Amino acid sequence: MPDAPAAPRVLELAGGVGGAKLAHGLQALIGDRLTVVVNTGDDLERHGLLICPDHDTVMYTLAGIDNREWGWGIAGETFAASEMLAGYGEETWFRLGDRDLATHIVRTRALRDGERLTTVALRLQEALGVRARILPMTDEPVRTHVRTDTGWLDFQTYFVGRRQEPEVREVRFDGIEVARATPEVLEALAALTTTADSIVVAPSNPFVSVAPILAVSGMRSALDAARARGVPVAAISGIVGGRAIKGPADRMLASLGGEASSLGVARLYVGWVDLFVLDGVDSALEPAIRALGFETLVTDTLMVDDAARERLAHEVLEAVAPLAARRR
Ligand code: FO1
Repeated sequence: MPDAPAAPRVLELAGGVGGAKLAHGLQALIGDRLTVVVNTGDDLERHGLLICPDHDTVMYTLAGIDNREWGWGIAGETFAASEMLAGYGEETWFRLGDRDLATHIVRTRALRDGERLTTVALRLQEALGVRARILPMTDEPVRTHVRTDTGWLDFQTYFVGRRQEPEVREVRFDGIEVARATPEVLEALAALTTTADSIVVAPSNPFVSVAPILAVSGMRSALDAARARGVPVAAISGIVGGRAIKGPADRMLASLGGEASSLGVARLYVGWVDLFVLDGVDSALEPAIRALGFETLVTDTLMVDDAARERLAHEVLEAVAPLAARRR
C-alpha cells in the first residue's frame, strides 16, 4: 500500500478572534502542518509588560483555554492582580487577568534577557501544548495608530478605551519601516511548495490586521514568490451582510473610502488573492467579485461552534487545492 499523502501545509495570516477561530478549525484538520502568522500591530505595554493580544488570542484558542464569551483572554479568568494594581493608582481599563499576566511576565522577562519575540512565543505555545506554530509577523515592535476627528490614538486606546466609537480617518503602523519578516516566517513561506499547500487570509480586519502583516519588509515579496511557484491564496471575508462579524471593519471600510461589504473587502485583495470566500447571505455580490478576477466560494462563514470552524476550514482547503494545480 502506498503511504497516504501528507496533509497539506497551510500558512494563515491572522488578526485576533476571526483568525483564532479559523486557525482552530485548520489545526483540527492538519495539526502541526499549520503555521499562523499573526499581526503584532495591536501589541502594547501595560504595567511594564509587553502584551501581544492577537498572538495570545490565537495561542489560547489553539490550546483550548480561550474565553469564548469575551473572544479574548483565558476561560475562568480572575482579576485579583488588576484590582490590586487599581488600588496602586494604575490605569486598568485594559483588563489583564491573573492567568493572562503570567504569559506577559514570561514574555517580557525573556525579551529583557535578549530573546527574540518569535522564540519566546514558540516556547509559550509549546508549554501550552499548541500543535500549530504561531509566528509574530516580525520581532521588531510595530504599533498601529488610528487618526480620528480628535487626533491620533494608539490602537488599544481606540479599540478598548474608546470602544471603537470614533470614526477612523487614517491608519499608520509606527516602526514598520524597520520591521523585517523573521527567518521563521520566511522559512514557512518558502516551505509551501507542494500541489496541495496554500495561504489562507483569515476573516480579519483588512486595515488593522491584514495590512500590517503585508507591510512588513520582505513579507509581500515572499508571498508573491510563493504565488509565483503556484501556491494559491484564499481569503475569507469578515463582512457578512454589510456588518463586521466582530470589531469595526465595516465602519473602517466606509470611513476609509471603500464599501462596507464583501465586495469592498475583495477590492482590497485584488492582485494577490486567488480565491475569495463570502457568506451565503452575500451571494448576490458573487458576480461582481468574480468580475474582479477572483475564484469564489460561497458558504456559511460564521464559525459559531467547533464543528462550524472545522467545516469552513475543510471547505476552504477543498476549494483552494484545485487552484494550485491550475496555477502551476
Ligand atoms: N478587549 C477588550 O475589549 N477589553 C479588554 O480589557 C481587553 C483586554 C485584553 C487583554 C489581553 C489580550 O490579549 C486581549 C485583550 N483584549 C481586550 C482584546 C484586544 O483588545 C482585541 O482582541 C484585539 O487587539 C483586537 O484584535
